[in-house]
Amino acid sequence: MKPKPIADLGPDERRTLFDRDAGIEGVRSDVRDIIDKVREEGDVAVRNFCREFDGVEVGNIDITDDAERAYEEIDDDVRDAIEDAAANIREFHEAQLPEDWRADFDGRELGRRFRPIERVGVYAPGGTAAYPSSALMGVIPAKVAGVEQVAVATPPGEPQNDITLAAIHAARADRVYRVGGAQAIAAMAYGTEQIDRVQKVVGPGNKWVTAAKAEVQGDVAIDFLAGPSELLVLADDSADPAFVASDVVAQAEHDENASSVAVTDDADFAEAVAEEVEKQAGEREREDVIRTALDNDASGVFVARSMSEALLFAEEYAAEHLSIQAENDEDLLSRIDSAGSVFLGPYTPVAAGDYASGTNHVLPTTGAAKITGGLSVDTFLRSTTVQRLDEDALDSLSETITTLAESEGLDAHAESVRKRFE
Ligand code: HSO
Ligand code: ZN
Repeated sequence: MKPKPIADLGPDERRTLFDRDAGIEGVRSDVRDIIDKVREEGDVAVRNFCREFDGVEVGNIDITDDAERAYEEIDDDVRDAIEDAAANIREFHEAQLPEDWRADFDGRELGRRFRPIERVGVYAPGGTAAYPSSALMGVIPAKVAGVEQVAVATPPGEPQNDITLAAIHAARADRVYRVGGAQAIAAMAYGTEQIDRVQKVVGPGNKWVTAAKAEVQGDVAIDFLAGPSELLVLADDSADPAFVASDVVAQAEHDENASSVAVTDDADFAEAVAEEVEKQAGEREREDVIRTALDNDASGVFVARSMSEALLFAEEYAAEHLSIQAENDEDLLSRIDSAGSVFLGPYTPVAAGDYASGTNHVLPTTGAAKITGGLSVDTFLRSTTVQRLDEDALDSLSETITTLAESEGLDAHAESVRKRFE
């Protein structure tokens, strides 16, 4: 991995870096067929797809009781770690709960109240990459928001992944279904005999899951379309190249399509990071995945002519995870608007947020951080505005309302105000 000067990047290279996409186009038509089948045949289709795609004969699709059993049976160390992480995630999300409020605006009493969505479906990846941590990240904010029915779909395995099941139980999900992929999203979006229809589907998944979320959107709400994982580390020469490299390598271990980037204003430091990445990648169990991800056009070590140029690069990249390892990190952060989750300082590896510090790891990728944040309590709440006007307030607004109503040709609207003063 050779550091590249940002100044040398051509328009095509900039496009690959900044216009990343979730890579779902190639599977969309197959996904449409899967969704149609699930809508037509319900559980029969679900079982057939589990056989065809996962090679598993699924009897009971609802395995809520198995999750409780798995929780009791897993190693104490793992259960303790799950509970420790869950407690921190719960605490941080509880702090996000908004208060209902009313305020007086000159006789117009106006306010907002917040209520949870009633039925939500969370996808918990469980195939080659089984992520118990993602089950915690999806379910806990929903339960903290007060969602009554939180269902989780996780791919069938032979045997089922006990740690994922245990995490789903620890997160206090209400139902657990043994189905993965596009068929899981379709089943939660439209309902089958065993699977209740939900109002919102959230959570990360592979491109089949993501394409299915794109398809059902409209019939059911979704969080956002999550692509492969991304990290951008913004560092100056005060940082430890080994720490920076360890984060770059860790992110690349997720997926061959993951993007991992380091940007700095110091050419020697960039060289040191690149050397460390090379060395550390060779020491990891998933070396092959890491090397493929680091070879991606959207990965690499980049050298800017100044920290300002590095900042512009980071802002345009709008990474899912932004790590700032630099002397004046707070100042740099104040000049960044677009990032899913920010990690400041040498002792804040991205892995802390991935698992246990308490923040959510279901985050916007492929530049979506320019328009949205990650999963939070807000994802599971809806707001309602409330108002009460006193007589004087309506009187003083009546001219404005009736003029606008008549300009729209809606005289019944105008009359509903005048009536109050006859
Ligand atoms: N970095 C991933 C989340 C994750 N890491 C799960 C480990 N397990 C996307 O935010
Ligand atoms: Zn991760």
